[in-house]
Amino acid sequence: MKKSYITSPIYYVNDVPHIGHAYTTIVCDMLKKYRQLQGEEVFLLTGTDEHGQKIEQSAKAHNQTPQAYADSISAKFRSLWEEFDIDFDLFIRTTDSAHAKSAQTAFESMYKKGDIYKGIYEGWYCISCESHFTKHQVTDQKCPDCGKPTTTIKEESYFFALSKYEKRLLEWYEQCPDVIIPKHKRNEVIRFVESGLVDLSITRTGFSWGVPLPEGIDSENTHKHILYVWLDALISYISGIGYKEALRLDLWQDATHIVGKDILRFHAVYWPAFLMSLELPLPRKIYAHGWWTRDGVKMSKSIGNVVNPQEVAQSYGIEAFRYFLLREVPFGQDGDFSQRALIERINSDLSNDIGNLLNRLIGMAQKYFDLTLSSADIQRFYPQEVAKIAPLLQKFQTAMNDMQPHIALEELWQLLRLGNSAISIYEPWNMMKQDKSESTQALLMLISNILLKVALCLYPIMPKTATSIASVLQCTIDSQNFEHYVVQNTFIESSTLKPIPPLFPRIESPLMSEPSPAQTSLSNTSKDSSPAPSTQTFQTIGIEDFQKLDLRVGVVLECQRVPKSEKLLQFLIDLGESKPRQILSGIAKYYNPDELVGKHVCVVANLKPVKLMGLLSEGMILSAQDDEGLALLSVAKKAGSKIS
Ligand code: ME8
Repeated sequence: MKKSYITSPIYYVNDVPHIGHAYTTIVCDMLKKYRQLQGEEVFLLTGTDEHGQKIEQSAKAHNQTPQAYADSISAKFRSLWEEFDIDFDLFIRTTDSAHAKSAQTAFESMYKKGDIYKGIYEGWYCISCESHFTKHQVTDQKCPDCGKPTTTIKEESYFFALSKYEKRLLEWYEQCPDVIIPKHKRNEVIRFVESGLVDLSITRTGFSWGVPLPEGIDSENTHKHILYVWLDALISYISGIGYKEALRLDLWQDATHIVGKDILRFHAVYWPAFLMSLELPLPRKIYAHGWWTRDGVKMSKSIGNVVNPQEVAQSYGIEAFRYFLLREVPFGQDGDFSQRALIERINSDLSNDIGNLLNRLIGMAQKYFDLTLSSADIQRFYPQEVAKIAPLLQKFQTAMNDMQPHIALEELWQLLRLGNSAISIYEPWNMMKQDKSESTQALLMLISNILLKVALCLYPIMPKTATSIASVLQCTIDSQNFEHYVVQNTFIESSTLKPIPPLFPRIESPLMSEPSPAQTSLSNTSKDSSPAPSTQTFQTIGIEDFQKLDLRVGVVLECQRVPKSEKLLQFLIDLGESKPRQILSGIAKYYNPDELVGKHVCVVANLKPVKLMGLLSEGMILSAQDDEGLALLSVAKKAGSKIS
């Protein structure tokens, strides 16, 4: 049996899990379940990254010891994954003593190889990313990756001879062009390595929350140094499957890492270099996915707009949430969460397309055939429909193998539409009136077959829904059935249906509260219907807070849609400055770009610039929204006039 290994990132315990963590872990679980359907044995590792300065500081801020703090947050991650049906085989914690010993063994082995030497690290450090930077990478003391302030450090450190591996890394990227996905991220990695690698500081001394250096490396200083948290965390990928005693090479030789784009450098540069030093095989695949925002705005604790996955799941259900995350965004690209988009998906894709088809099948099978269906004539009566099934199943499998679940789901939905439209076209109720019982049975068997195939394919994405649909047809979801009914596209010829309650009732209004009203009204892209003002609890602010805002009148010079975005308009706005500003606003559903040119709008002019869909947005256009829609605020004053 083919074996493979999948890892999620080992998440920091400085804060509770959010939608981004849920997304990555659900993608890992989806891949595991899909490979299992293909008959593979798959081991999935997830866990928590519990050492380092960031965790030490967070624990202190919560008045707890780092261990107690890590224990409580790590437990939250674990229980969330259990709740989310994540089928992990090991939940590793970097504070597990077995892991710590493995990390020390790895350090020792690289040291013995001559790849580690002692020196002084002097440079910039971002505690939030736990990442080192050189002078050239840092502007205004800000981290080039996350934008938070960096600190400068000068301390004794052990260095890993990363530069020694530059050439071998470049050769590896060249020889294995399909390891790092997506391609444009691979190119960024190659450019980074080509620009020259500097040796990496892999121990810290200024604090103590970490794995100590192995005994005997540096007898006077052993107790002063702790392992750099990224070395510690990356090693968990091998310590989780036996490294130190006996690494499970049967798994490791087919390893897939799934990560967010923020940590690709660690996985595609440092990690393979460590593995080269340890003389271990390199990963087969490193998939880097995009970034989730909420209503077009970057999520952050300080703004208070972080999506809590548990809250979404409790309000809308885990299955719908899993579907939304995997359907809404092409893997590798950035995605946006909004309740509106989630509700649209539930009502149209889940309630209408799947829920209705299953209900109609059960209803008609009950009414006309007492739930027992049988027909060997599906092909004879419905050759056109049957001919469309195999290519759709083929495209589904290709998209899943290419890690494009959103395309795979589109193909699956074509199959559902085929079933729904067959009912509309052939009108079984009229066929029954004309005593065409044979062709009606064949039609219902066609629909049963479509639903069985959909259930088998849908299992990695929505395991419970898929199992329920299959249970109606008294089938189980397993690799034999996947091979039989999806890969071979065999048809069942009879079935006695077991009815279940309707799936996915329609959602009429948002079930979760939105971020704080202050954020909602400022957010230029929030479109979910907010509660009426009378029911809102306003957060009061002092005049000094209001004065921090620089509000200006702007005149729209140009406006156009952002390609591939349903929401964003791209504006060029005159604010009375030397050159116009580019501002993006999520109001494409409410205005045609042309009608906005020349309009006088209100702009938050001193908002920190952000990138949306890769485009810089230097400000925010104000609008008001009620049940009937959204309107831009407008003032007939000249460009640049101050609003106070
Ligand atoms: O980086 N959108 O842990 P971490 C999409 N401990 N994904 C997101 C996201 C967002 N807005 N926010 C977080 C670490 N993620 C290290 C990893 S691995 C050996 C050590 C996801 O808790 C995404 O997968 O900061 C990202 O790479 C990961 O969480 C970062 O998790």
